[in-house]
Amino acid sequence: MNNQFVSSETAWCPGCGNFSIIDTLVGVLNELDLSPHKVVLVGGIGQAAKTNQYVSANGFSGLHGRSIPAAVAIKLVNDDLTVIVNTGDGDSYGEGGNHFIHNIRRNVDITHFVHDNQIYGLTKGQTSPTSDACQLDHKTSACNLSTPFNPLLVAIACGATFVARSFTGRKDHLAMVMAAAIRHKGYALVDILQPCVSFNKVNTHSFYDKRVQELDASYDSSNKMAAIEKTMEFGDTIPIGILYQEKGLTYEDKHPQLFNDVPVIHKAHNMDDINELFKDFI
Ligand SMILES: Cc1ncc(C[n+]2csc(CCOP(=O)(O)OP(=O)(O)O)c2C)c(N)n1
Ligand code: SF4
Ligand SMILES: [Mg+2]
Repeated sequence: MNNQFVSSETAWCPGCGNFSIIDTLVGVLNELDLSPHKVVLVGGIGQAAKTNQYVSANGFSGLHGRSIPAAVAIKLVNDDLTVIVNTGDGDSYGEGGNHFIHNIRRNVDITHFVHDNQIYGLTKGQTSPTSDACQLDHKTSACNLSTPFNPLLVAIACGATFVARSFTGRKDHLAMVMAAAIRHKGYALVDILQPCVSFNKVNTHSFYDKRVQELDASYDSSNKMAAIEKTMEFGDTIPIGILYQEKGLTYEDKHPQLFNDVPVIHKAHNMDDINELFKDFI
């Protein structure tokens, strides 16, 4: 355990679920005894995506919807690094939806924490892919005229090797799931239910608090069919925990020539050759 990771002042609204995530993340990084210079926190654009700007580690903020390709690129050039994405439901599943799907299929060893407030927080409350379906009397928050996106079901269908859900109101549970996701070898998705107190007046802390139910000890997270069924429970009961986990070859395992025990970034390269290539772009 070290105390090298700390968080700094944020611009989030008082009461935002993101505070629970950042506190838990910092605690888990310290608990896992990682070094800040070996950790890269990546985000796209949004409230959740700002997380990397508030934690004492390396950070990269990309474009909206492009956090995953940036994280994958970082990991593939330097697999010595622990690469963790913190970003929103809109960023991950909406504008970044195509990257979400196809990078799951690659199984690169990165961790993806989705701060799922079921809304576009930064841009003041529009519908996100995970917003609830509209009811005829829906007046207070954005809602989906389209069928809501089920990220955990899609992730398992695409071959994800670690699929979990947690809730900002259960910090011990969140810490357990985050640590397991970071330790997992391969792509790990954790969808974190995160109330947006300013714009989502339906999916509030007490809404989730009444519904979340931890998977019981007899639950077998290696049973894919059972996990698929679990991902479809999202209503009066919302299961939280590691819904599915398997051991699988990573993209890196399948490309030993990329690494050969030396991260790409440390391989010998000739700047003259590189400069020659750049001339095409001048
Ligand atoms: C390419 C591009 N499209 C759209 C936007 C506008 N935009 C910024 S953040 C955002 C949504 C953020 O929602 P989410 O990812 O759920 O994050 P939250 O703010 O809820 O944490 C949108 C649409 C943008 N900045 N760039
Ligand atoms: S708008 Fe919502 S998600 Fe953004 S900081 Fe405020 S409470 Fe959090
Ligand atoms: Mg959001």
